[in-house]
Amino acid sequence: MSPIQQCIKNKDLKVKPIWIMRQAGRYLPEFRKIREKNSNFIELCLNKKLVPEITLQPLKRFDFDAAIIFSDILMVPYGLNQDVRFEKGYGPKLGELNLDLIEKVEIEYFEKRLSPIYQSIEEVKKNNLVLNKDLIGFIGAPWTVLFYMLNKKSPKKEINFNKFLNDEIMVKKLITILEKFLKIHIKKQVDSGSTIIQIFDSWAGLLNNKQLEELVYEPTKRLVDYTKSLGVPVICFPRGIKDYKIFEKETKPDVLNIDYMVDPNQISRDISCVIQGGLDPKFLLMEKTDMKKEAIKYLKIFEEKPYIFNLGHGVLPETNPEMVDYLVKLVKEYGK
Ligand code: 1CP
Repeated sequence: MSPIQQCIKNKDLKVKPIWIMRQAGRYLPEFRKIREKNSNFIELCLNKKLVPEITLQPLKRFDFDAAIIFSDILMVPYGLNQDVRFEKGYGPKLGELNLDLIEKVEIEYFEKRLSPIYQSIEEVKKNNLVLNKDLIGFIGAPWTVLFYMLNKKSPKKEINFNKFLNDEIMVKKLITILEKFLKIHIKKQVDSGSTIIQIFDSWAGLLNNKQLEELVYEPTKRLVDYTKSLGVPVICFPRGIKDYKIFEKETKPDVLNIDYMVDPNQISRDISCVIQGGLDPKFLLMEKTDMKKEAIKYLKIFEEKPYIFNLGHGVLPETNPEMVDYLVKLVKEYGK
């Protein structure tokens, strides 16, 4: 059994596995080299030769316990025929959303549009670098994907969601459609060889309690149950929410990824499922001694808990890969 599965299924406290969010990406010079030659990000995510290569790049350098397929949460709106572009220095830009057209998208059409992703997962799976390791597939949670589809850009640029949330009928319809296609996307990734699914809810922190109930807990719970029914563990990352305890109670994931804003001591007391993550990615920009101190803090707090080491959000593009190397070795040496 892989170290992460040992941690999740056997609650083994001796293994403290590690992988990091955005481990395949811009902090790696070998990724930037590929990216320079491939300016269309969506096309890159559909490139069956390059996606496996990029996915495996971090595993060639570091002894991570999992690979995560190089893709994006916005591939689902793309699969549903909404225009999605990534502009340099701006981030994602989505096109007009036509609910009537989206309601008519057929399953076969969606699966065909995203089929290169599934073929890339199959390809990665064949590689020896993932032997006895996990291959993580992922989706954006319904709320976060809906948010991008309606806001059409990152909330870092502009947020006007109260405007669209007022149209309750439209929001309900879109959530239902998304739930259906996110399930398909989960199933296809699992069928192709993903051994874990992570659900990213990057903008859960924008909502109040009533909105969380309807837009986050309820739809997420159904996706968690669905993933479990496929026999695969599910990790949830409701970034920025105030109360992880309620989230755990309402959605019951196998693993909860925490952000760096929450107090890990409190989490350790409140949460009963497996914990993942927490370390502020900014520590990887500091001196090694500072980072070591902070990483050890997390390892100590979660010493008596099943814990998967990871960050509290994605690794920053300006991170020196040498710091990642140092971190991985530190975690692997801890407690030996
Ligand atoms: O070179 C570039 O400019 C592309 C940068 C990039 C990369 C490397 C984007 C654009 N997406 C990705 C890959 C990606 N995205 C992965 C790959 C696997 C890995 O972790 O190594 C994953 C898991 C994601 C998930 C993702 N995409 C999330 C959820 C996690 C998070 O960071 O909160 C979100 C919100 C997105 C949307 C997205 N994709 C890319 C950008 C710039 C954004 C917008 C972020 C924002 O709104 O600020």
